[in-house]
Amino acid sequence: MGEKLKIAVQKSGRLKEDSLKILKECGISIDNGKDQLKASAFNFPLEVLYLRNSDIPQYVEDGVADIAIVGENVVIEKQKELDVLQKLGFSKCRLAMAVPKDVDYNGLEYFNGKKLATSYPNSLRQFLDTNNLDCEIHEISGSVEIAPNIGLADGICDLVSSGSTLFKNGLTEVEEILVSEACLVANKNISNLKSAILDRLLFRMKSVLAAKNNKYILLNAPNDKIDDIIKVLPGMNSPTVMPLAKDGWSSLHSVITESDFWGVIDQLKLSGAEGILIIPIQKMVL
Ligand code: PRT
Repeated sequence: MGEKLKIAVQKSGRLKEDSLKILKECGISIDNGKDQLKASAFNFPLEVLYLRNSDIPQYVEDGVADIAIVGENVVIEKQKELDVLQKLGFSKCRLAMAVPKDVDYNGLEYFNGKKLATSYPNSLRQFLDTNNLDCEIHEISGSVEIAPNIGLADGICDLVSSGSTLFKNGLTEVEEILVSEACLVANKNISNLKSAILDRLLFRMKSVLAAKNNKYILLNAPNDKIDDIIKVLPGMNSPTVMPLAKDGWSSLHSVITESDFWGVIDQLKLSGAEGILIIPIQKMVL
């Protein structure tokens, strides 16, 4: 049996589903038996280890797993020596400081001498040190947002995504410490053989991610408007232009970035484009 690359993914929790989904989109089929701690891919030299997100950085640093899909915030908090290879675009959140909503917050100075509750003591300590703030940190492992209500702390430092947990607990977000999303990380010393497998996996992941960030656009335009429209289209190269059966008209095809989408559509219409179609791209080989 040949060498396999070992990837750690979260056993259960917020990251699990999307982590397995991206592997699937990379064409990797995993034999997912019930309650397994380990699984193998059928069609790629990959072994999957199901672990707790918060334990993953240590396992990758130790080489128990070669690579992992993990929340970037945990990599930063655990201060492990890992290579962050690729941001994956899901489980986006921020580590932020929040105070009770009736506090008259007027800047970072407010925190001097205060008690703060968090599950992220290292990230918080670094932020406080950078800003020359002297605070007492209470490390708690969960339900951080109730700490001010029960008199344990004056403020908190916790992960926020929609903000509804803070709102429900009468807290207001006042400072952002870092932003995070799921990322692919690797041990710093993987073998050449495993590194070659990793390159293949990374190539597939980049193609999947590029496809998600881009759309295929088709439109019709009178021939005398084509030059104006090409100026607006931020294509990969020059757009494809094909004649339509209708005299004096052409069809233009190109690729646009998801984030450019609405701005470009408005400009295209103004430049004379008609029958605009936007189509998802399955894979984009770079
Ligand atoms: O047990 P294990 O170690 O595997 O997992 P975990 O304790 O890290 O827990 P899990 O599954 O909750 O989170 C995994 C990762 O998801 C985190 O490390 C982040 O990278 C990412 N993530 C993204 C989040 C959130 N968004 C998030 N909103 N992790 C936690 N939250 C919590 C937050 O702590 C707070 O309690 O959700 C609440 C706030 O959410 P909103 O939407 O109300 O703002």
